[in-house]
This record gives sequence, structure tokens and C-alpha cells, in this order.
Amino acid sequence: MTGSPDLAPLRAAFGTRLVTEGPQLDARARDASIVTRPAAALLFAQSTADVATALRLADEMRLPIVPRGSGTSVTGSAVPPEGGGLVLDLSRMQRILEVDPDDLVAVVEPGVLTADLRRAAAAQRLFYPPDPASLETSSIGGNLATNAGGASGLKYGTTRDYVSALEVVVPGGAVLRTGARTVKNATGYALAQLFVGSEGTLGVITAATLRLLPLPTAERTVLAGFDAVEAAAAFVGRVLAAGLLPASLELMDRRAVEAASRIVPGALMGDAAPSAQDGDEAIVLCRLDGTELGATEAQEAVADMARTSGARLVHLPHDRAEEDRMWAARRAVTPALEQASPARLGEDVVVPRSRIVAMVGRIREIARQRRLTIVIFGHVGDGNLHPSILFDPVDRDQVSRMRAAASDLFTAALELGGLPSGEHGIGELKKDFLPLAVDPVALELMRSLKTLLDPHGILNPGKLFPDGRSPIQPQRR
Ligand code: LAC
Ligand code: ZN
Repeated sequence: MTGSPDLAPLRAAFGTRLVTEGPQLDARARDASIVTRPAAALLFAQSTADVATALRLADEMRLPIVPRGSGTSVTGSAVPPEGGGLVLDLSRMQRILEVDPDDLVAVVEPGVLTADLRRAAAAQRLFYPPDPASLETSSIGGNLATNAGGASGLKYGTTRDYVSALEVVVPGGAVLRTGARTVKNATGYALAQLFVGSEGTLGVITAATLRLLPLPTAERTVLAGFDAVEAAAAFVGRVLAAGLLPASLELMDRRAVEAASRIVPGALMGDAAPSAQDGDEAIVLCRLDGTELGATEAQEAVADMARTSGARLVHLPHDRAEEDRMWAARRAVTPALEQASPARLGEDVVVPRSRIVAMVGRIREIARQRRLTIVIFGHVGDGNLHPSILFDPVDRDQVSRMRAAASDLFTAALELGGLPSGEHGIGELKKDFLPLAVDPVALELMRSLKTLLDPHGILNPGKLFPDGRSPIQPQRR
């Protein structure tokens, strides 16, 4: 391959562990986004020492590195940089080192799958709240790198809120341990939090000490069906204003329900959404957790509120199995839409809660104007929606309308006081929107921090920072 980097120093250090051809390398040309690009080499890190060696050599060689967990990024943040570079795959560092009920922390390696950590904690009646929809396949390292959220964000916040301490390797190979195992920490800058959401541009996380909570003893769910997406969104506002704090408040429009129902049939009442042809129906799924008594009372209150808010249908699951199927269906929306359309751009806008109804209206207007199907679902209680644009990648006109619609979505979120990403990150797709979303002085500080930690720019170049080359561009107005 012309222009391929000289990998001799890495080969000398890692021998045949350095993969330079074959299906494993090829598979790492993509993440779960629409961006793909081949890598020059792949290394499965097995220890912090491996990561330190790789970062020292890459820094000397000026070789770009993309750290990677299980590759579920939807923004291109885990795709190799231009010119190839090294994929540093952390998925084999997957030990849960500790789950400590006395300190209420878990210590994990970055390749641990989110659901595995949640199960290990639950086995000791403990709770790791962040629950990205991809939790069975996404890894903690990637969750940290993107500040992943999920359906529990409303009550429990996002990954960042659970970080007590991190071990991070920075370019040059130095190992930084920052944070502590304590509940409180007023001892210097919150450096661990700086790496959370940095999308592999500042350092490579090799271990994390994460906070745990006691496991709630009960969960209750309400499904409420409405005749219009706007009515469903307005109901959410009423629940939040009533002083209730559900663990999850999720919205799914008719298309999202139909798609999910193909993977988990009947879970959403089968008849929950489609009634009128061509309708704009939507459902809200609300999960209340806590004690048996508290969760049941809250469930009744939400159900009553749905009935008095014009819900066409209010359903409470009969048992835990039915409830689990409802939430499995919610998590299946993304894979279901992938099956249902030749291609899809799943977005991640977030607005202040008071602007949720307005954002839903803007999404529907953009779909009409750009003549595209945009499926609406997401963590509506957090103001975090995943408008998903369906398109055909071989239809150039559709692709260009898809890009314009994505740009419109980000612009609308910004105009409503929100952001282009609530929980997926910026990656490569949205990097040119960063200057519109971040204050110029703050952006300059971000650049300075990047240069300080990564002076040769080897860590995930071409991601997060604007360079005029993101697939989705701000529209000139
Ligand atoms: C979800 C992913 C797309 O919430 O974040 O399903
Ligand atoms: Zn989500």
C-alpha cells in the first residue's frame, strides 16, 4: 500500500501481536456510524503496559492512534484516522477487578461490557445506573470516552456522574492516576472528568473506579399512547412538573414502535401505536423505581396523569417478564430501524426540558421540508431525542437531503438552547458544529488542553475538533 506508515518499531515491540492484514483489521474500518476508513494496523492491548508502550512508540513515530472498545460509536469516533494509523483495541482488557459493597465502587478495565458490570453489581444488590441502549455490546471504556447516557439519565445522570477515579495513559506513554475512591473529593482539579467525553483525543483509559448505588428494590412501568407526538411530549412536561422523578421517560413515535415490534413482537401492546392510518401516534414509556410502595404509588400517579392528559391508551405490564419485554423493545429501536431501511443516520440532539415540545415540532417540520422520513424516539424526559433519518445511500439526492436535514436538526437544537449531542458524542460527523455549540474561549481552552496532552496530535486526529471536513456541514443561512 502506498504511503503506509513504517510500523517496524511497533513490530519489534509486539511481534506477531501486531495485526496488519485480515478480517480483524478489516472489521475495524468501521464503527456503528456511516463513516468507514481502513486502518494500517491493529493491536489488542492486554495491559496498561501494552497501552503505554504503544503510546510511547506512536508518539515517537508520529503515528495516529484510535483507541477502540467494542466499536458501537455512532459518530465515527472509533473509525481509523485518515492515512490509516493504529487501532488500539481495548476490548480484551475486560476484567471486573472489584465490586466493593463497603466503598460502593467497582474497579474495571475498559473492555468490560456495560451490562456485565451492571450484572456483577446487581449480584451484590448494587446498581451501576448508566444504561446506554447498546449496553449488551458497548464497553465501559467507550461509555467513558463519549460520556454515554441512556434511559436512566433523567434520575441518575450519565457516565460522568459515576467516575470516582481513572487510570489513563497519555501520549508519550506516561500513566496518570487521578481521582480517588472516596465519596467526596475537593482536592485539586477534577482531571478524571476531563477525560470523560474526550472521545479518545486526550488519553487512553485503562482502568476506572466507578460509583455504585444500592439496587432499587422495585421497578414499575407505565405505557401511555397518544394520538400525536406533540401530545406525548406535552404529557412528559406534565409528569416532570408534577414533582415526580421517574428513572426513565422515553418517547417512541409510530414508526419506532412498528420497527421495534418486528424484533420484540407484541411487547408494546401490539396495538399501542398504530390506530389510524398514517397517524402521528406516539407512546411514552415511563419507568418508576424505588421501594415497592413508592414505585407503585408513583406508577398510579403517572397512569392517572396520562388518563387526564388525553392518552388514548394506558397500560401497566402484568408482570416483570412483560415489563422486561417492553424495555427490550425500546432498546431494539436502533437495530430495528437498521433492518428496516437501507441506511439511517441516528441523531442525538438535546434541548432544555422546556423546549422538548418545540424540538419535536422542529423535527417534524424538517422532515416535511427535506422530504425525508425522520423517526422520532429517545430520552424525552432528558430533552434528548434521537431523530433518525432514513435514506437510501445510493440515491445521491436523498443523501444530500439527509445531510441538510441533519444540519437543520443541529441548528434547531442550538436555536432552542440545546446541543448537537446529548450522549453519543461529536466524533467525525458533527465536528464542524463544535464552534456553534461551544463558547470561543472555551473552545480555545479545549485546543490548548489537547496540545498540552498530545503535542504531536497522534490521538484520534480528525475527530471532535472542527476542520471544515465533517460529513455534516453547517448550512449557510
Ligand atoms: C438509544 C440509542 C440510540 O437510545 O442511544 O436507543
Ligand atoms: Zn439513547
